[in-house]
Amino acid sequence: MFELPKLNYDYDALEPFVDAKTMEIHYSKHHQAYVTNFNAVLEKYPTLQEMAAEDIIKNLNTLEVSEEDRKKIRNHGGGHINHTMFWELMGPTKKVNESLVGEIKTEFGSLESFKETFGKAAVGQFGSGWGWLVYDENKKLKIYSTANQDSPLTLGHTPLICLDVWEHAYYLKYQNRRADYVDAWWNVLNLL
Ligand code: MN3
Repeated sequence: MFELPKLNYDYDALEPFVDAKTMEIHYSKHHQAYVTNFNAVLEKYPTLQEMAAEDIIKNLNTLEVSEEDRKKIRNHGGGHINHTMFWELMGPTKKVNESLVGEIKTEFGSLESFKETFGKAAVGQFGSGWGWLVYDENKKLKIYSTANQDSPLTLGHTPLICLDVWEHAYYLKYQNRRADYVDAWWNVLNLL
């Protein structure tokens, strides 16, 4: 059984950039629902229950499951691992990853130009999804967005930074202003 991971900060710790009510609902309702539904679909697959959630999503396309269940695993398993990573990347205090910052500057010219490109990908994702910084299969840094709960792991990529741009992540505070949420979010990303 997968469980909701512990949140290492209080719901109001990311104020005013991410509001406490959004954090509470996002973590305790949305993420919990992904966990509950992921466990439900795995009930008939005991071997998958023994695997790490990340490995299940990495191997999504070759799992021996029905196509209907593959879709549920993609959505709910993806939802679980994506949110688990998202909570860990945020926090009230910076824990800057200097080596990643260095790689980003080398690849994108500056942190500002990285943020601009990443922000465009995240804001430009049509409908629900995520913005990503990943290592691709050649360990090259790449920025893109995915729809719904699709994970870069399924593409053989290694996610480094993720940003949830589903409306549930920002609507209470920012309504339709996704770009304002993305701009504010850099303040609570602890890696950069
Ligand atoms: Mn979400």
